[in-house]
Amino acid sequence: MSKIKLTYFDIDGGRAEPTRIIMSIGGIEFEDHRISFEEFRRMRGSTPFNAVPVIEMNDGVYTQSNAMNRYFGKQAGLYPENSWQAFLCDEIMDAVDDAMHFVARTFGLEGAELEAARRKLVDGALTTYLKTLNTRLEAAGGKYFADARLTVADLKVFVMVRGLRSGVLDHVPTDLVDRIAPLLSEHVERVAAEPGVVAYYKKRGEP
Ligand SMILES: N[C@@H](CCC(=O)N[C@@H](CS)C(=O)NCC(=O)O)C(=O)O
Repeated sequence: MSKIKLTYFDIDGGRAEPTRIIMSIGGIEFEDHRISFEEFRRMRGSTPFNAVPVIEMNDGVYTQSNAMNRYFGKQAGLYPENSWQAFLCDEIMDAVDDAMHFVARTFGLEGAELEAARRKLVDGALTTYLKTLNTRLEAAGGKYFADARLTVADLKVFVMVRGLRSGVLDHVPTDLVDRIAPLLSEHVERVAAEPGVVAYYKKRGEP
């Protein structure tokens, strides 16, 4: 396989973060190309769908974070072989993307407008998604979302929930997840303690 280069924002979150963790766990060598928002504005028009992440591999430039998560997840042993468990995994990954679309709609707003939009987000879409993810986790046994083990779905939820609890989103209370989706709070700690996840962040230089 040719050299792999993953391009995304220089943040330890967002759409490419699960892919980075999956590749790290799988021991898949890649260039972690991190760009600023300014660099993205300059290069946006040259990406296939005017968006990141993009991945260069097999002599082409490809897109879609969940396709990446599945492709590398299979190589890393983090994607179910059973088609029903794979469905459960995919449902969760797509639900997280849908939730993040609601969050993304509030980006770029400021002041009172931002506060109103974030309050609506917290009381509406975020509550719906977090509570339903909590219910899904409970139905799957309470520990992992599919296959009774760590899969790409867990890493996808982990990145979102960690972001929501970090305080990086103004007007989204950092205890929101703890209050309305307690199983997700336990889940984020469980995934953070997975040896492969610990090793990834140790390598990134984070505590
Ligand atoms: N379905 C795509 C969505 C990619 C996407 O929307 N990325 C955002 C950044 S997280 C973007 O580049 N948006 C275009 C823009 O901001 O102009 C994926 O999952 O990779």
